[in-house]
Amino acid sequence: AFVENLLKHPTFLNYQYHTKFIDETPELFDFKPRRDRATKILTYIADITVNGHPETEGRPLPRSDIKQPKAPPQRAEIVPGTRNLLDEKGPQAVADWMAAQTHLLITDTTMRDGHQSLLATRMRSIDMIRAAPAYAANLPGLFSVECWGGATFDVAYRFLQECPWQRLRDIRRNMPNIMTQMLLRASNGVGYTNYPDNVVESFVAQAAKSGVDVFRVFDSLNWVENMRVAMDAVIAAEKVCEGTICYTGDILNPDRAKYDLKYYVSMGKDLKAAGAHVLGLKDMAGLLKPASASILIRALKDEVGLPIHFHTHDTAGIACATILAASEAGVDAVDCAMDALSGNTSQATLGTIVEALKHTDRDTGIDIGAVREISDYWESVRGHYAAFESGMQAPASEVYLHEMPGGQFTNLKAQARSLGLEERWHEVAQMYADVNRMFGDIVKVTPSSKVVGDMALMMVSQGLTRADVEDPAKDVAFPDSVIDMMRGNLGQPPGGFPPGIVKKVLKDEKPVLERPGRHLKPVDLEAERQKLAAQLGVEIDDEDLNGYLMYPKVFTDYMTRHAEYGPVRTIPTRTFFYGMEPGEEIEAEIDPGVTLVIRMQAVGETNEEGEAKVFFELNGQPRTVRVPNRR
Ligand code: BTN
Ligand code: 3PY
Ligand code: ZN
Repeated sequence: AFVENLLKHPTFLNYQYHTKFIDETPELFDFKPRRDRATKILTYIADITVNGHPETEGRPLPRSDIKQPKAPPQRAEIVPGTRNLLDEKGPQAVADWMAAQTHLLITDTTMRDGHQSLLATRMRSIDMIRAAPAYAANLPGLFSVECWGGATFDVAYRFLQECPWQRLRDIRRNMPNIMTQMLLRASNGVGYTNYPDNVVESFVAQAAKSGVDVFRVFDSLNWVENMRVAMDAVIAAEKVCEGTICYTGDILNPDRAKYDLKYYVSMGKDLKAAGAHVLGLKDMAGLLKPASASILIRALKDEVGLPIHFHTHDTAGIACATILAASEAGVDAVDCAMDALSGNTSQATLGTIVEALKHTDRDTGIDIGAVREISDYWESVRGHYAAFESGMQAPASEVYLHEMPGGQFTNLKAQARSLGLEERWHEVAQMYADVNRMFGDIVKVTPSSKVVGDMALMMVSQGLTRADVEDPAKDVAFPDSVIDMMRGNLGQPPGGFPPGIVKKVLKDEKPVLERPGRHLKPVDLEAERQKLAAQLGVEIDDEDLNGYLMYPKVFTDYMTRHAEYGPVRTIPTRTFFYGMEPGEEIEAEIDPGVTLVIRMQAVGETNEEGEAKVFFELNGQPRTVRVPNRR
């Protein structure tokens, strides 16, 4: 019946259909059993109400009196911003404009790194989209809004049951005048492994088309050779290519001479030669100290000659000081997070930087009242994610020991907890530092940071020391990710991996020292699309195909759940994680102007088949849904 309806539909007859059409055309589902989107959403809510959400089970609860966050108001007409400049004059004009500004430019990271670093990346699209119009109207002077890439892509499909592409389109539509920004792991895309070149190219082209303006491209071992495919694709799409240095060590410490000033300046020059419009300086762990920042920024400004965009984390509590030093040294743009999602493993506090520079020659010109109002909104949003807070109570200088990226810190802590190692966290931190030295002192950022973390957890849980692992006479079972990195599948660090550890991990196997992408066959994109369409029984559009190529299983699992639960991205966050209380009423806008009013009446008895009946009122009409009671 579904196929019959589909074949007769005028949109289908006009060859214009794709998954969104199936999704958004409920009359296709006019056959028995009727499973419209509303029923799917009620099924989801009933299931969570009866069984709870696996991710919030046993975790701290939001305050019981928590209110639905109220979107910040738009205080002005939308005026043109950086996005308009990019669209009208192209990426080089953006870079030239950037370099010509005397004030310090600001990127807001709240919707990407802020929640990635504080809330395990769990912020849902609906909470972001509600803030976007206020950014557009009240903060048109922002350089960019980082809202995509990094871990958000994977987490959206895997844990939040939402489409990351849709998030991007929705933010873009609601914030048309400010550049959107994403974090791209070069040949590792938004994943943990090296993808074939044509997959990386296709992904970048699609991201540009769906709404990304600035691509911060980095490589997890700082290997410029391995960044070219991604950078070329960004340049071809006529978007801003921010070729990025990952900062590690300490340029003032003679013990870490491997990563000295010369190293960074030379990498900056390589990135410029590779076509970067802007030079990114990514201090993913928050290791750059104010005195080093002054020297490094000045050297990069003088010797590379690109505008510089600086990113850091506040893990040690020093991010504002470092940003002010960088500003003094002439950095062009810096990353901050809105106050309520700043500090600790997140970025420096945006409002504080705005205030600190007021009435100086680098005054940001940002409206501090607008910042406070939007931050108040994020404060009320954050309350809903209590289950994902890390428990970090204070900044910690321990970061200079372990050098974990802000985005990994909370994650690794959760992994340690699940292995029963939470009490031994400081041992894990020390081991992480030991593993780094054993691997030859490498840059640690996704995915290389995950490899170091996997190894450190394995060693602590098995009671192994660095000496044990390095002992040629001792048999060690290495984690898969370690074997993969030693094979050369993430590329090569400066100077290569120490031969001893490579030999220990690979035995007689020879590592590949060339760029991993050179050896990966291009994927036949159209064949993949057809195979996937046949497997799922739906048409696969370009966004879906690119999602699948990054994360095949995560994507197909998402699509399977989507067929069952529908557009659950439209329900409030509290409902998504905790279900509903009897008598509670919520709204879900499933299409522009199409709103479901859902009232939960009661949870009934569980029958002999183990099914609970849940009673709802949907737009005033009674509806009953049965779900398995797994409690
Ligand atoms: C909705 O139903 O309102 C949309 C939510 C889920 C997205 C669907 S699933 C696959 C397809 N690809 C997209 O980009 N959006 C749709
Ligand atoms: C990511 O790749 O997700 C990061 O945040 C690296 O810092
Ligand atoms: Zn970061």
